[in-house]
Amino acid sequence: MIDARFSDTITRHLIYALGTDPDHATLRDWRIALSLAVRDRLVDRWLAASHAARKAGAKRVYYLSMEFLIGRLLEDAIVNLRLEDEVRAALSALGLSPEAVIQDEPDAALGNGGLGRLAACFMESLASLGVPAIGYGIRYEHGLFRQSFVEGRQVEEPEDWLTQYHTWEFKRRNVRLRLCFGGEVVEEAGKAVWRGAEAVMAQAHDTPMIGWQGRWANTLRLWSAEPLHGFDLDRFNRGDYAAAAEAEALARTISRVLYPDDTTERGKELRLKQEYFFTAASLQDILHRFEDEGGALADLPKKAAIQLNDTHPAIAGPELVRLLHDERGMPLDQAIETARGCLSYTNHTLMPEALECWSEDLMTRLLPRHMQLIERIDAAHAAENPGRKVALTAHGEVRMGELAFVMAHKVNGVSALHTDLMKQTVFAELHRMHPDRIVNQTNGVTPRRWLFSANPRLSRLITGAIGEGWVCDLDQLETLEPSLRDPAFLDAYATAKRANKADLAAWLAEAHGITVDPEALFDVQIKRIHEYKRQHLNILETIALWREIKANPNGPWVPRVKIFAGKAAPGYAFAKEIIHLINDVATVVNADPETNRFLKVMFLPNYNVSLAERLIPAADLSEQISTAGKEASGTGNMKFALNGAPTIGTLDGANVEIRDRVGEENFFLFGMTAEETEIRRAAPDHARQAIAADTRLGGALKAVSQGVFSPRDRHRYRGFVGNLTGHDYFLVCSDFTAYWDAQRRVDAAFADPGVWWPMAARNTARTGWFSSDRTIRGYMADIWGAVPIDPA
Ligand code: GFP
Repeated sequence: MIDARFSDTITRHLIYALGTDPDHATLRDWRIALSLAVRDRLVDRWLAASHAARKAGAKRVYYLSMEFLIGRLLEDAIVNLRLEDEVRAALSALGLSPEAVIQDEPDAALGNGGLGRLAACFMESLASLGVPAIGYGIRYEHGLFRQSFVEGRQVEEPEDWLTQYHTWEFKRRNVRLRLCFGGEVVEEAGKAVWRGAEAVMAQAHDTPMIGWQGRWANTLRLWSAEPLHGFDLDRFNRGDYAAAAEAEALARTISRVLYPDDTTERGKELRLKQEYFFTAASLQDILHRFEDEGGALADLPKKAAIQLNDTHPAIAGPELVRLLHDERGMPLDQAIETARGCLSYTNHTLMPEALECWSEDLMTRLLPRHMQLIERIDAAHAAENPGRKVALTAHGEVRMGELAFVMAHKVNGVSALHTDLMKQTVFAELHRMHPDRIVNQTNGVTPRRWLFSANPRLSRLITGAIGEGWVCDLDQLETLEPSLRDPAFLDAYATAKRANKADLAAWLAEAHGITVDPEALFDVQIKRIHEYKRQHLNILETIALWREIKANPNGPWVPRVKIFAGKAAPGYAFAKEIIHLINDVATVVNADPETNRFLKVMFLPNYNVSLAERLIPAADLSEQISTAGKEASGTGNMKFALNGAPTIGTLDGANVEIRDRVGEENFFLFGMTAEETEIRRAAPDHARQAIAADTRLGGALKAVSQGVFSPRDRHRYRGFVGNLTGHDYFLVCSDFTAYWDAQRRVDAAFADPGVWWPMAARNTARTGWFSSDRTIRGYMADIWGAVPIDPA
């Protein structure tokens, strides 16, 4: 139904909500007015869904996550409400460019990487499937830092998305919960009572998460920290202005930034405070809702499935036990069982540095009652499993992965390989004790955002061939299979990709002043910068290629554009060096008249969800080149494949399952397996041997160490090269030759349209399984025991 007066509604919001006259309105004003007009369309459905869930007494899914990388919400809402035509018509009638208005929205950068984006895809799928759910997290005043480059070096600036009116959220003034830290545990009438020394308020802010076709909507509830008492007028009147503001500033610190630096003691304390803050507030909220709706506490697991997204909310185990036992009088053993019946835990990494450990001292100081309960839980677990004690504390530290495992009824990995490795490595002993607890749920991505909305050309083509059912049932992409033999379909497929590439090329020229040939192969690696993800393997291959082209400038080179984007953690020096090197290489290579017909390199700043939405539909090749065994799953790999970019990749994470589905001939595999990497790493001098065996690699490393890319600072990359030629834990050198060879297979395939386009199209047709709808169905069946409900 097209509302002919939608433009009037927008204008009304502009005037009456923003107090702005249309003649003087900025693009931002119009975008906010449009958002409010779209929001009006979803609020009724949102309230109706929450009413229906309450009426049905439905089991709810509670997703606790330190990150929700939701990106822009306006386009999501427009697409899921099917308002595309209406919005387009209204904005055009107002003389505005729909693209410009939509792109004006800042990304909500409330996350760092895959874990946070997965949480966002899950929220969308839960709503699209009609599963009652609430996502709980922190409303960071500053999300992930904004990245720019100064002379090629990463510079971090605070992200200030909240300085604008955040149109999507509703502040729930009646939902303010009190939380404590520190203090002591005393005994009163034979019961332990925690007397916290410091208290803050958690203030709820709700954002509707609307599902496909607006049939259902859930809530993302984010907590901000506020002081217990308002402003200290007394101190202020005594002229002590700083002290008057101090309590407030301290409280607000908790929700100030995502991942504060935790290399210092104070940073660690703040991080643990953040984790407890959002977890404890969410659990109180969950219990209040349960109690409001009536029911015996022992039935909590029938009504609440609480998913812990990684170890960040792992304090939920002892906290829920505390709420049930200390505060509601449930016997301890029963409280532990009840909590376990509700809780489940997703592990996202096997990297030891990411499996959180908190010092017992800090835990005792900040959460003294929890420390006691952790000991009780540990003792109860040991008693249930005689002879096989896995300690929740070791070397003066509390191990949050083990705690989450012990307090969860299910623990899941995020790809088949990762889940197997989890059983064999980090949780081997716990797995032996609880052989049914670990399950796999391979990640997925929402097709609404990552295909339908991000890639309208390809979406139209697919819909033309098989109808629109695929958008909420991505397995239907399989029915494209007969079209893959139709030259007209393949032509149209290629035309759509070329048009996306031409758009990207135009944007690169306009926004970054870089000219690229849209006919070249767009080779894309976009993700967090980390040694295990091996952006340095990619740049070394780039250098080697550049040197080969220079040596033979008239060779039959397949033109390539190497595109990188991603942020390095502020304290991660080596990752920052990788960024610097890529930027330095780009400067030299792009200015080389001998080679730049064939090779361009760029590192795009400030990678975020919106940039991914721009790059993925235009990519030809997806770089998924992590050291095997290190990438738990990946989700970018799924987005690229779905959008018709074959993968060059190792047998790691979900790459394995992608390859199984698209077929080995449609995937450029290279490198060692996880098992082989273990063996190789044990070989003395593995890096030097690999370098000696491959002159291209040797030449590339030499060029870097001699300062070819840093002529004014020739020694800049000595340390970098030293790391690779010596330690090389991530086996960049040992996988180099295989990677080089795979890249040349890519060249050959890309040069032959009769090979390339069917391969690209097969990637689209065969990756419907990677929908997050499928993943959510898996969690529902194997972990949550929740079911969708009919909104009617
Ligand atoms: C982590 C893992 C990825 C995985 C995501 C989501 O990502 O392999 O795909 O979680 O499960 F490393 P980051 O948050 O670390 O980027």
